[in-house]
Amino acid sequence: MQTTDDSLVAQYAREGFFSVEHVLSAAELELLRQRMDEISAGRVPSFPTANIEFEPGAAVARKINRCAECDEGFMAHAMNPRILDIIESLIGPDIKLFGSQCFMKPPGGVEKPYHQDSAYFTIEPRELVTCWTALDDATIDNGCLWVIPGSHRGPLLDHDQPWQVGDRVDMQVRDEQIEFDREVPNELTAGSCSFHHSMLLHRSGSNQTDRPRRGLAVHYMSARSRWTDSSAAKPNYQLLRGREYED
Ligand SMILES: O=C(O)CCC(=O)C(=O)O
Repeated sequence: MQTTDDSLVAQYAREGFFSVEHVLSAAELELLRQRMDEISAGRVPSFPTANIEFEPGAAVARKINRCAECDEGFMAHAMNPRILDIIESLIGPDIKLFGSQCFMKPPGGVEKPYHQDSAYFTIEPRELVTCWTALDDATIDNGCLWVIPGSHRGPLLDHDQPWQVGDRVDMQVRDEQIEFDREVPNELTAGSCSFHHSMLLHRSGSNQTDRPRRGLAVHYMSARSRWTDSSAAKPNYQLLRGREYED
């Protein structure tokens, strides 16, 4: 099924992102918050601890990798038909789970500098969209996403500036390549979702409040797309809707 407002699909084509208010019910929101907090506090023995990253110099969780792949509650969210209907309107009826991540952004949590997901998510064609769900109100003060509208229509930029986060080195786009006067904040109320193209330049700010800014990103790909990184084993993406394609 596919019921998404045509104007949102047009906005996605033009700007590379859009938001939908109140996608989750209060009960769905509460379940995900509890699960995220339990996993990040290490209270779910079945969840792989190697998937949990921490804020630099602190024992506070920053990120949970592969949350949907490793936990039924998050997988239920990834398969939410309201979200899949929107994804279908963007990349077609055959949808696989590329990946999933919780971003806890606790009080004092660090920024995530500008990047394009396609720099890390090596598939072709790049029919890949992230649904970012706010589990708390996401505001400028607590580190909401910022985007450069329309940047998904540009090239994949070099991610050649190292960015140190704790004991990990990540890569970002150099500041000189970013038109900061064009960036816009993407504030969201809890339970709302934003959808962004994997080529869209985006970042998130630091959390300057005393409350967490929890967000849940699920990355969806077209089942037609193929893994192109020959240096790594081909991942086994789970089909969420529609059909498989032959290699
Ligand atoms: O939530 C964040 O802080 C960063 C999220 C992000 O970069 C993404 O979902 O691609």
